[in-house]
Amino acid sequence: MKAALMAQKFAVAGRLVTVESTGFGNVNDTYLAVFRTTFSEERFILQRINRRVFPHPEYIMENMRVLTDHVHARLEDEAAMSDRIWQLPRVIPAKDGQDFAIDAEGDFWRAISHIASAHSYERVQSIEHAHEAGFVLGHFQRVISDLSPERLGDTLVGFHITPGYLEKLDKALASPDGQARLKSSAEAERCCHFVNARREWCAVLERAKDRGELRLRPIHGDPKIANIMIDDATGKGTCIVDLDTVKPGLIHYDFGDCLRSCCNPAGEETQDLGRVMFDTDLCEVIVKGYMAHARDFLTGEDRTYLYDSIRLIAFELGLRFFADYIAGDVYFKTRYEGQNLNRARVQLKLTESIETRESIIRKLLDKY
Ligand code: GN1
Ligand code: MG
Repeated sequence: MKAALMAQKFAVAGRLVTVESTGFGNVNDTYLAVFRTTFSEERFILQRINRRVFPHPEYIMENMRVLTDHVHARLEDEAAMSDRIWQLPRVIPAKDGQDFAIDAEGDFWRAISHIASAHSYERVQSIEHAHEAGFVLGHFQRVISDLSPERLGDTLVGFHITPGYLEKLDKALASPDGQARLKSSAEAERCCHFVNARREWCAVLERAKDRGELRLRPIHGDPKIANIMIDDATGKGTCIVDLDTVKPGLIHYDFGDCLRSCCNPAGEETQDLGRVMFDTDLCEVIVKGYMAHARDFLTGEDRTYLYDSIRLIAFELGLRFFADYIAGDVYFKTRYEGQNLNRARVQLKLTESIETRESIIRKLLDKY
């Protein structure tokens, strides 16, 4: 098996015992590898990076190095004052000293340390879990707030630039196949109408950036609930994983992504559209947890756009899934026909729910 072969390229003591597929990532393939010696065991996360999405996987590893070196030093400095042990995975080098190994097909594999005695969940489990998600994101953004964004490369050009995803949709719609997929279902047509009605608004964060109201900072890029690790023993957040999309961006992308993910208890993959809604009670505790750290670095202008970021990132993900469905599922991995359309419908329904609750959300954002 390819993963077993690649696991052995990394600098880990002992002999490989198992390597099993793990996680539900939409882009990369992820495995948990277990190595044993006579008296110890080491587990690590092995990943094959999707080259269709990341044309230069080596740049991701450079960003990951810069970021983890910075954060590990900060966590050590703050350890004595902290209410918990914060963690962050480290890159495990290959035996040849590089940060990755390349297989016979030219695919990139990398290994990162496994966070023991902690788990992540695909959906929010409780109000306490939601609070921890906000707290972990705020903490992460705070400890990277003094890292200069110029030190990070742009590993995924156009990521979270919403108008760019509209262009992708338009391109896909211009092809006969795209038109056929659009016309093949009333749901697809409804998604298209929903998106079209928000074309003008969806540049809201990019315009604020161009006007100089919002500035680039280092971001995580993908702080969904499934990337927040919760300590099995204490129920507290212990770290944020999946550092592939760490790059310069707007912190609003992270804030919006965390909320759109955590406040939909039905999860991204539900087929029961009736259950999709934006839960404002969950939103309140996430904001409270986030602000415990973020009030140190948020500016007044940052705060002006927090509501828009929640609405926008839900909308943007719906648009991304929809555009990928129309383009023939070329970006996100799918397990069944029409999965990207279903994912799009979930996020667009969530967007609608956010819009209906605008005044409640704005009020609770002002409270913290
Ligand atoms: C993708 O592969 P995964 O699950 O880590 C995507 C994110 C989306 C997310 C939605 C590089 O992340 O932007 O928010 O799916 N990552 C990339 O589940 O496009
Ligand atoms: Mg990710």
